[in-house]
Formats: sequence, structure tokens, C-alpha cells
Amino acid sequence: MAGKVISSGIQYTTLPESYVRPVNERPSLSQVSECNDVPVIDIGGGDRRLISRQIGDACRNYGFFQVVNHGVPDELVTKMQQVGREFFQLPVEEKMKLYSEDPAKTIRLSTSFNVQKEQVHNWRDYLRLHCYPVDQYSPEWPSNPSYFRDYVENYCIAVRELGTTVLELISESLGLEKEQIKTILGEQGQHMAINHYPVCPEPELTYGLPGHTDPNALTILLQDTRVSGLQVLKDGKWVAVKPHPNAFVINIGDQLEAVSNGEYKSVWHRAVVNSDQPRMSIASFLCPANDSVLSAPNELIKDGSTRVFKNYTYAEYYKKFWSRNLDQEHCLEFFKN
Ligand SMILES: O=C(O)CCC(=O)C(=O)O
Repeated sequence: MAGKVISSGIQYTTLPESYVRPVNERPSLSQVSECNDVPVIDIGGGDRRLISRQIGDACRNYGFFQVVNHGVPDELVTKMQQVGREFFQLPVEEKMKLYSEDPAKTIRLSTSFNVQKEQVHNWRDYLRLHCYPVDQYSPEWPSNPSYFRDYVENYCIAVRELGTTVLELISESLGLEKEQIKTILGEQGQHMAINHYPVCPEPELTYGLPGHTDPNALTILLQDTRVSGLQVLKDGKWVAVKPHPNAFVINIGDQLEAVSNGEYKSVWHRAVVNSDQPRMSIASFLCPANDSVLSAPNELIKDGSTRVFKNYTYAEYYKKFWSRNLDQEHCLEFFKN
């Protein structure tokens, strides 16, 4: 059982066969350049119209951006990173008490992406938690380290506020009312993935996570400031996103692409691994209510344009997403008109 995760204490000197990608699917790390102009947007005050314009430009041209002055206190971020690292340093027997391959579970330690569906595995272990309402879910979170629940609760509450602010700014950037997108998304769920990428013996042959878009509405990603690994697809090329101190990376997910009638694209991104140091990233996902209907508002169906996507519920989308492997056709394709 312990051999299911890669953070089991085993020191690998070669990459196990089941992680090796075919030659034409490898990350070609030497060909990836650093993206020096990732938008960094100060959302901590100032001219709101200017901020929402900057966000709109970033959503149209990149599908992702970084925010600073975001209102999540440094202390909460530091504690979240500390407790995430400490969790993955626990003895493997302790961690394995939480192991599951069932995506429907509201708390689980797992590995790779979707082990039951995929053919080649990814060099990642992750702890996935449902986080909203926090009082409902935190009693099932790990109690080791002892302060896990306390630190993670406070972080989740602060990150949710940040996500709400960003969604309001995105709504305004599309020329909609501040609340309009939030209303379509309904009472949003919140999930978290604490991603742990152990040192990898042959990083050229595999991924931490292969290229994918996120199935939810908005992702708020806390990068490891010490180790890079996030890459995004920009103008058809993979570029590396250098971690920016005190920033969160915001990714547009599939549901914002649908609700914006395709005006904002959900961003393709991937995580690569390295042979020097382990890496951790912490992704918070804002997910539409299960029964919300992801339909673009009439204001966005401009003269002559048509509805790009069918009306569907988030529950339908999420089921489809997890029934597949990340390498297959983009899940939004199944919901196009
Ligand atoms: O580790 C990263 O930087 C990316 C993580 C990610 O894409 C995810 O958790 O969906």
C-alpha cells in the first residue's frame, strides 16, 4: 500500500517505467523559456476601473495573472506552507490512513492525477480537501500535524475572500455588474490541492502534472517561492512562470470560459519536476454550485455572435471531467453548441 505514493521515503535513482512518457510527449525542458511579462496586478486599492481593465487584458491575452496586495496576510501564507510541508514529511503509514483513489471523496491523499483512468503516471502526490463551508469539512481534515486544521481553516477563509474579489473584478472587466458572475456560479464550493512533487531522478521523462485546464471557475495558486515548476501555454509555446514573492497566481478555469461565452480562455498549464529539490504548490479552486447552470449572460451574446456552449450544470461537467484522463480531448469540447 505504501508503495502507491511516491513520497514514501524511497530514494529513486531511475524513473519507474510507469512514469515514463513516450518520446513525443515529454516536456522538452531545455526548449522552455521563462515568461518575463506575466501580468502582476496590484489589487489592493487604487482606481477600481483601472484594476478591472488590467484584469480583463490579462484574461484575454494570457488566461492567467498574478495578484499582489491581495489581502491574504503573510502569516497565514507562511503557516499554510509550513503545515503542507510537515504533512508530507510524516511517516508514510500515517499519511496512508488518508489514501484514496476515489475523486468523490471530500478528503483524500492521492497520487499522480487519476490513477484509475490514466496510462502513464505523474510525479506528484497530493492532499485534496473540500473547504467550504469550513465548519462542515474541517473536522475530517488531518489532525496531524496538530495545528493543521487551525492553519488551513484561516488560510481557506482568507483565500475565499480574495477569490470573491477577483470574480467581482472579472465580472466588471466583462462590462457586467459586479455581482453578476457570482450569481451565475451560485453558492460556490471550495477545494484545495496541496501538491507535493518529490525530487525526481529523470525530470525530462515525466511531469508533475501534464498540460491541462482547470474544470472549475477560478484557481488561486500559491507557488513555492524557492522552486519553479509551473509552466503555461502562451501563443502556442510552453513558458515557465517564475514565482513572484508575495503573489498568488490566478488561473481562469473552464467555467469562466463558458460564462464569458469564450471571451476569456481557460489557461493550459502544467507542472514540471526537477532532480534537486522537492516542490510544493497549493491550489485553491472555486467551484460553481453543483446545480448552477453555466450559461453566458445575454449581455455577452453580442450582435451577430452565438452561444458557444450548451447550457449545462456544473455537476454534469465535473462528472465528465473525472471520467476521463487529463491527456484526452479538452472537456469543454463536449459542451460546445
Ligand atoms: O503545481 C503547480 O504549479 C500547478 C498545480 C495545478 O495545476 C493543479 O493543482 O491543478
